[in-house]
Amino acid sequence: MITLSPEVQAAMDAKKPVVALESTIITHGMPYPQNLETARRVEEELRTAGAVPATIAVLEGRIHVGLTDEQLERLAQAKNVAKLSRADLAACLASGGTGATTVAATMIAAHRAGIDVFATGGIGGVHKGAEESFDISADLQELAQTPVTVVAAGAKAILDLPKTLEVLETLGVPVIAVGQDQLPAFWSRNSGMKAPLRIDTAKGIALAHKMRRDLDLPGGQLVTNPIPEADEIAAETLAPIIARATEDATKHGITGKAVTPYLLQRIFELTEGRSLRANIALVLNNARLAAGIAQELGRLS
Ligand code: PSU
Ligand code: MN
Repeated sequence: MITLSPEVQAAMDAKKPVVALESTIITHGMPYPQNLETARRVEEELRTAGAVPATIAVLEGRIHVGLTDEQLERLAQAKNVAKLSRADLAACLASGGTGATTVAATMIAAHRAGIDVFATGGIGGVHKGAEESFDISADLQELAQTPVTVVAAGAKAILDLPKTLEVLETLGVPVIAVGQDQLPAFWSRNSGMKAPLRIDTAKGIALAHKMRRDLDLPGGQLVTNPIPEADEIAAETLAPIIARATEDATKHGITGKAVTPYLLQRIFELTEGRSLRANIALVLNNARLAAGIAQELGRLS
């Protein structure tokens, strides 16, 4: 049920570093054509940094690990693509369907393909108002059970960050900040909260990944890499915009899977595109770090 692209297959055979990439960020996280441009740039960034990119999606009933440029382009332009998380993956494959993989589903596919490192922008988490809505992303459970190191820029301020951290702690997921004590908050470098762990080098993160494996611990690691200073948007600037977007979501009765894509689109509109530019910069930054971790892991095993 898994098809590796020739580039990914060759890299796996030669034990070269490979980094997984998700596809929901392409179909639901960014508008066309910036989504396509970004997907291509992230792949290039990984190659330049010495790793092979493996963008993951489900196409006509098969999991593809590594997409051709044509497949990438079709996905980026497609409308109403399914958003596949752990719950949806098997049913989509069984029906021969097509869909984009979230962090959770990408981790599952990457692990099955033998890939240990995955770069993205932001993960799903506990939404604001979760005490009423119970909206907690399946990404958190996945990090608890699938042994992939996920490099993100922290969790978005559209989420309830303290609750997200509490759930990750309960689930035994290491949350590691890179180069600073603070947990980064996606568009902003600082969240006002200290990260549970700090490791400043790709080598140190790779060692921690290997140590978990040697201990037979299930689950992965969440590496939170702060957005480059030049691209960040101050938390104070964003707070009222996020509040407005969240109110709009409630007003329009947006629930379930539609919540995250709705908020991202609304914040893009309300910041006149600035949120998207920051998003692109942080994904590229995460790809560079992920390539380093994959290289170090390769040296360790
Ligand atoms: N957060 C982002 N950008 C994204 C997503 C989250 O900053 O594109 C996507 C990811 O694919 C993530 C998913 O896995 O949304 C989480 O959705 P949910 O909250 O419905 O689990
Ligand atoms: Mn949700």
